Amino acid sequence: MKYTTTALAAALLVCAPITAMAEDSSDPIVIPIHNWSSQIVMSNVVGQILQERGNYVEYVTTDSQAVYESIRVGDVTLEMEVWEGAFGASYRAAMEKGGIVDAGDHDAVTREDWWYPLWTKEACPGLPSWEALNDCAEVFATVETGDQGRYLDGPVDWLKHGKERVEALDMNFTVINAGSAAALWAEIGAAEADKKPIVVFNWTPNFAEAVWPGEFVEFPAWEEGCDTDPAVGPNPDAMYDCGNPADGYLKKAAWDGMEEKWPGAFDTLTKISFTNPQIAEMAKLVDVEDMEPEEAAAEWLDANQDVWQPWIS
Ligand code: TMO
Repeated sequence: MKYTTTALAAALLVCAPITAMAEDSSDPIVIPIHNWSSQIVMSNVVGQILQERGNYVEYVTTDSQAVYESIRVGDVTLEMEVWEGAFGASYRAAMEKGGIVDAGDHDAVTREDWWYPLWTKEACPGLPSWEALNDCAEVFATVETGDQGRYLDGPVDWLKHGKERVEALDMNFTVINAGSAAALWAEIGAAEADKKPIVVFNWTPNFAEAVWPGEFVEFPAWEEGCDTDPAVGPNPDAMYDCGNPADGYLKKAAWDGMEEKWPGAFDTLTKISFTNPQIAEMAKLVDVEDMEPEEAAAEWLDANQDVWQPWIS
């Protein structure tokens, strides 16, 4: 049988409402909130986008590693920021057990590692090499760390393995975990006045790069398996003897039942993609402009209609 153009157009018209009839469940889509600003704002941005297209959403504050198990069993519906360096291992473990799906990558490149504000280089000119940093350890010594250098790592739930790295590379540093992301910014802010040399955990995209020019310490380059196989990396007897990936991914993940229960929302989720500058801007609205996350999300959506409207149409 041959279709004329008109018949084909009519068939398409009939089809359109049928596609729209697969309706999303009115149960709330459960969106997890963690402890760094871009994730909190982005989750609110996505929650508001989903509400805009008629979905119900609910936010839960959860641990940023345990969330992958919660998604896998369907207690949490999605995750907007799967950072390769911090969460790649938990995400891969959940993928192996099943129940979680890859909902695509953001158009962003991420890096999370030891970092210093640029003024630190005056006291330790060999930077960014990790060996030069180690030779300068006493420059970073504090009352708390004795003659060892002080490295302020991220909050424990980000599992940065700073202590394991110091041991694996035999570094003269003591690793302290920050209680929150805000403690990292306070440390940099306090060092700024008299240009005190410091080394702290930091990442990109983030608001910090616009406020404090700085650089990541160059550790032995990341190799697949550095966090699971002692043979990988320069120390044959230890894991975590490499830096984090310098060009890490930023993924979205979802419960594998999401597509069937909320097909429209799942379709939108797979289309969503934020860039480095957009993610840095989301963090800035909270960390520099002191907005509440919900308000920051509304402001971001208002200023970026052209970015997100196509994801719901
Ligand atoms: C997971 N983080 C972006 C804070 O490194």
